[in-house]
Amino acid sequence: MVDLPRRSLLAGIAAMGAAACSKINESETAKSLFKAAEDGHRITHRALAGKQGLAPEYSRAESSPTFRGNGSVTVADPFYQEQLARGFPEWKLEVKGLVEKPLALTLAEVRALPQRTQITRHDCVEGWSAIGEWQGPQLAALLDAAKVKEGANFIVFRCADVLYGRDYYESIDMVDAYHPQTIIAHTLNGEPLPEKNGAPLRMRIERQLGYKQAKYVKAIEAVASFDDIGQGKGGFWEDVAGYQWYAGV
Ligand SMILES: Nc1nc2c(c(=O)[nH]1)N[C@H]1C(S)=C(S)[C@@H](COP(=O)(O)O)O[C@H]1N2
Ligand SMILES: [Mo]
Repeated sequence: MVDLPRRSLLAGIAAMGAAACSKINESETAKSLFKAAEDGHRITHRALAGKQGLAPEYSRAESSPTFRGNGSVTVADPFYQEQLARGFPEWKLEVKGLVEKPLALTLAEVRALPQRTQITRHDCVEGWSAIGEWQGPQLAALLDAAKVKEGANFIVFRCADVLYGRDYYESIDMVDAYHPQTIIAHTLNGEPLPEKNGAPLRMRIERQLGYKQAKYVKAIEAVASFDDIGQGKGGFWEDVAGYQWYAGV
C-alpha cells in the first residue's frame, strides 16, 4: 500500500471544491457549469469506484494483435531520433518540480526499479479500443524516491513530441498518481515500446481515457497548480479541443 501524501491531497481537493463553488457564485457561464459538472463527475466517480479501485485486467489471449498508434506517432526532435536509433542509451527521465530530491534516471535505472506488468484496455475517445500488456515501475515509486513536497497537488507529464505546434503534456491528480496501476511503461507486449506507441517511456494510467496516456515522457513534474502550463487546462487536448481534464473510466 502506497503512503499517500494525505494532507496535500486533502488540501488539494478542498481547494478545488472551493474554486468550483466561487466560480458558480461569480457567474452562470456555460464554462463554469461545465467545470462544475466535471468536478461532479470526478467526485462521484471517486466515491463509486473507491480511490484505489482497479481497472479490469485481461489475459494474454485477449490482447489485440496490433496496438495502433494515435496522435503523434513520431517525434521530430533530432536528439530523440538519434537516441531512438541507438536504443536510448543517453535518454534521461527527469522527476522535478515540488520534490525534495530531483531525479534524472536512465532507462536502465527505470528498468531496475520494481516492475508491474498489466494487460489493460485502452479507450480512445475517437472510438477505438485496444488491449495490450504493459510493463514498468509504478509512478508512486518514482515520486517516493524524489520525495514529493507538501503542497504538490498534481503531476504533470512533459512529452518530447510537438503536435499542431504545441508541446504535448498531460496532468493527473494525486489519487491517480499513486494508483497501483499507474506505471511508466517501457515495454508493450514483451518488446521495448515502438516509436508510434511512445518510446522509450509512456504513461499508463488505467483509470483514465486514452488522451491522458502521455507518450514520449521526458519529465515528470510535481506542481501545485497547472494554471500556468500550456493554456492552463491541464493537458494538450484539454487546451486545444476542450476535452475534460478528468477523463475517468
Ligand atoms: N505525447 C503524446 N501522448 C499521447 C498522444 C500524443 O499525440 N502525444 N495521443 C494521446 C491519444 S489521443 C491516445 S488515444 C493515445 C494513443 O496511444 P497509442 O499511440 O499507443 O495508441 O496516446 C495519447 N498520448
Ligand atoms: Mo485518443
